[in-house]
Parts: sequence; C-alpha cells; structure tokens
Amino acid sequence: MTIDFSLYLVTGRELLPPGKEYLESLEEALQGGVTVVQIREKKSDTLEFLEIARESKILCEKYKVPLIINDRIDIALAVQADGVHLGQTDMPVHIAKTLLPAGTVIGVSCNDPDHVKKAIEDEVDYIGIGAVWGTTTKKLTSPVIGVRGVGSLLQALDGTKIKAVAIGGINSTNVLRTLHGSVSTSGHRLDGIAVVSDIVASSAPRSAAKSLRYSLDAWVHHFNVQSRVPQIYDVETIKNGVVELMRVIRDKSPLIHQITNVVVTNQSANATLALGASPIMATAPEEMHDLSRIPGSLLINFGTITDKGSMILAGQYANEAQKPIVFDPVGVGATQFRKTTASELLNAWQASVIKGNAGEMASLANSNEVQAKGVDSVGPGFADSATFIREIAKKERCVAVMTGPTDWVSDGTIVVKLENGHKILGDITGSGCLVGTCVATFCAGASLLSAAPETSPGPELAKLVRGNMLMGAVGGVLALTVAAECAAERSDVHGSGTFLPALIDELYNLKPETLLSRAKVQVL
Ligand code: 3NM
Ligand code: MG
Repeated sequence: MTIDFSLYLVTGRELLPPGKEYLESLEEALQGGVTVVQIREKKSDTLEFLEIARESKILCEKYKVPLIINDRIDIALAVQADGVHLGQTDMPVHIAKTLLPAGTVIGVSCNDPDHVKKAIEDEVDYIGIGAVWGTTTKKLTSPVIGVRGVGSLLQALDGTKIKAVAIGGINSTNVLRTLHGSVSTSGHRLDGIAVVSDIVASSAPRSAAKSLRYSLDAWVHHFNVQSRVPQIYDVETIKNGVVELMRVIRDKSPLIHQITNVVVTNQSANATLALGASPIMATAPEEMHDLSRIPGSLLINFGTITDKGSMILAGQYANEAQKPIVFDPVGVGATQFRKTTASELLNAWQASVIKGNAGEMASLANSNEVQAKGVDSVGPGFADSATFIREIAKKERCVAVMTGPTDWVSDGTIVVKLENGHKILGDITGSGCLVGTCVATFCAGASLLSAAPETSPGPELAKLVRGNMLMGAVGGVLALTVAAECAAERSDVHGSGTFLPALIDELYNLKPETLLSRAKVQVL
C-alpha cells in the first residue's frame, strides 16, 4: 500500500492533558489532518496494548488512515495493522518480513548513516530520522542530529523509493524550519514529519494537527511554485533592482538588527544610518522576540562570540517572521569553537545570505583549497570561484557572497561577478563586516519591497524569508565597494585613518546615478 507520510502521528498516552480521553484525542487529530498513525505503547502489558490497538484501528479505518504498530509484530498481526515500526534494537527487519503478511509496511528508526545503509539493504518502506530537535517524550540514546544531520541522511536515500520522516521535538513553530532545513545537497527532501507531544499533549489536538497540516501544505505548494518559475536576470535588471532598493531603504528606513563584534559595532551602525536605515545593536536574549516583529533584517556576525544564545534565538524568531538573516561567520576557520558555533547556528535557523572572504567560505564548505590566517584569507583564492560560490549557495540553500578583490554572489543558479572596490579597504579593520552590514540593509529593503498583504494565503506563508535576497546581496556589495572607490579618490583622504570617515560620507551621499555608472556587474 502507498502511505501519505506527510503528517505522521505517533501516540503517547502518558502525555494526554488532564481530562482528555485517548480515543477522543486520536479522533480529533485525525480530523485535523493526520495521515498515518503509529501506536507506541512502551509501558503497557500485551492485553492492554492489544485493546488500544484494536480501538485505534477502528477509528483509523473510519478516517481511512493507515495504522502502524511500534515494535510488536504479534500485535500488528493480531489487529491486521498496515505496518510496523522497528527501532534499532527491535526485531531485525529480515525476520519481521518472514513473520508478517506480504505488503506490510515496514519502517525503521535511523540516526546515523549505517542505519540508513542497513535500511536500504533491508528494503524497508520508510525511515524515521531523529531526533531532529531535542525532545523529552523519549529518552534519547544518541545525540540530537539537527536539520543538517537529517539532510545528510536523506542523501543516502537518493535513487531509492524509501520514504523518510523526521521526528523529535517538531512543533508548529519549528515545522517550517524543519522542512526547509532537512534537505540534502542533492535536493532530497522529507516526505513528512512525525510528532508526538505537539498533538497528543494538546488540549486541542484538532487545531494542533491543522496548524502542522497548514504549514506542510504551504511548503509543498511553495516548492512546486518555486521550481516552476525560474528567475531571469541580466545586468540591467540587477542594476535597476539595486537602485530601487536604495530608494526603498531611504524611504522606509527599515530596522537593521545587528548582533556583531565589538571591533566594528560603531562603524556598522554608522554605515547603516548612512544608507538611510535604522540600526539597533541589541544583544540581550530577552529582547530578541520583540525585535523580530519589526520589519527589517537581522545580521549575525560572530567576530567575537559572546552572545551565542541570542544569536540562536534571534535567528529562529527571524525565520518565523520571514525576515532576512545575513550571516557573517568572521574567522570561522580560525578556531574549532568558531566552526562548531557556525554549524550550531546554521542548524538552528536558515540563513538568507552567508557572506565571507575566500578563507571563511572555504572553511564553511570544508574545502582546503584556500587557507586563512585568523580572520584573513591567505593567497589568491579559488581557481574557479564561480563554481565554488554556486555550489556553496546550493548546499546552504541561500545566497552566498564571497568577498575579495573580485566579489562573487550566487543564489545557487546564477553567479554575479562584481569588480568594484579599492585596495585601501584592506587597510581598515572591519571592511568585510561593513559589507555584511550593507548586505543586511539591502536585504531589508528587498524584504519590505516584497511584503505581501497579511491576508494573502498560499505558498508565501511557507517561506522562511520574503524578498529577493540575491538583489539584496548584490546591492549591499555594490553600495560599499562603489562608495569605497569614491572615498579613495578624494583629495582629503590621505590614508586609512581619513578613509573610514570618507567612506561613511560616500555611503551617505551615494547617488543612484553614481552607482549605475560605476557598477561593474557581470552575470554568469
Ligand atoms: N523517536 P515529540 S524522538 C518516538 O529520535 C521518538 O527516533 C525519536 O516526540 C527518535 O514529537 C521520539 O514529542 C519522540 O518530540 C518524539
Ligand atoms: Mg522500539
């Protein structure tokens, strides 16, 4: 039988809220759009398990939803369940297959590549991958793997017909992040999500299920729409798009929330103001939620990592609010701590733009083609920067920006090559950080430009960010590099000390005509 795995309910009677009967809760969940039910009874005697399974089967049949039994082959046989779900220490799949009628669906729990490999050899029908987030519903015996962990396991299923669901701590606030993040480099996506507590522990299981159902449907719709309509870019479209963003920023003055490093905080705030936007350099975890509700964007620059908790929270709220997140992993290759933190952050939220120099981007991509010394990139960069930037954008499923004498921007499909700037940028501190700030500011403009009316339903709701982030990234890079050229040419600039204030002036006075005439843009 073919099962719709999209909203997979796993039962957990011990989590029912006071006054909620098991069957009442199950029926409401089915009405809310659950597509498959697994009966999981870890503490019941055989007779009790059997009774629960029988009653559940009747309800599931009423809603034409398949029933799966956790662990117990005998119970599955007794109630003629549609399938069984086996953990790594349960009955081996090849034996289960000899016991169960042909066509019984078999699923296994996987949390490492060997489990997936074995599941493929065993020709199971589906796998449950977890735990994606932390959970208190089950005592976990292996580490939480995060969305990126789920994505890497999904890749192993390429070329098979095996379905996959993620499990562990999924709820209505992280469901979109779970779906968006759990994608392999090859583009393999989840077939569904499995939940216990978000539905079972709710006093309103119908609306809990409905809310998950809504996000799932919007996400599928969003993917289908997105893959049908390719964006077409040429140099003129890009330049005009950037100029339009300049106007939006000056017109609407979006809030650019920046959690950045102590070296550049002041100059970043001034650059933001110079572009016409409004900076706030807030770092306390208590204020992250409030700030996420104000239109604009979020910059996370971890040049000096002291606010990791706030960085995690701010990004999660920004994803929820569909606001752009620009991630600047300053010096990510310099220490193991930075590398670990980068992957922790990228697990917690989806970046809209990742920006770094060649050394930082190489480190993020686990490439050793380019080395770094501290926060600086060493050597001539990548032999084929265009391919590298396209691949990392595809892998991270966001816009990638690589700065250097030539700047590269890609959304994973097209690559934009930008050749403005001046070598004196290398002589002031935080010029890379200023690019990040300008990109965040232009992305905020792009997000305001796209903001659809709140009432519009449909695929827009499934996005983790609104607006054209490629345009935002190109705009930010161009603004800073063109302003740098203008500043460096001034007769009152005598060195790096006078260059920095001149640079802020030139951002402040930057005219669309200047940007249009100076911009050196190529679309590859
Ligand atoms: N299996 P909740 S996590 C049953 O990682 C189960 O394999 C997991 O419950 C795994 O949705 C889990 O309440 C519990 O977090 C999921
Ligand atoms: Mg088990």
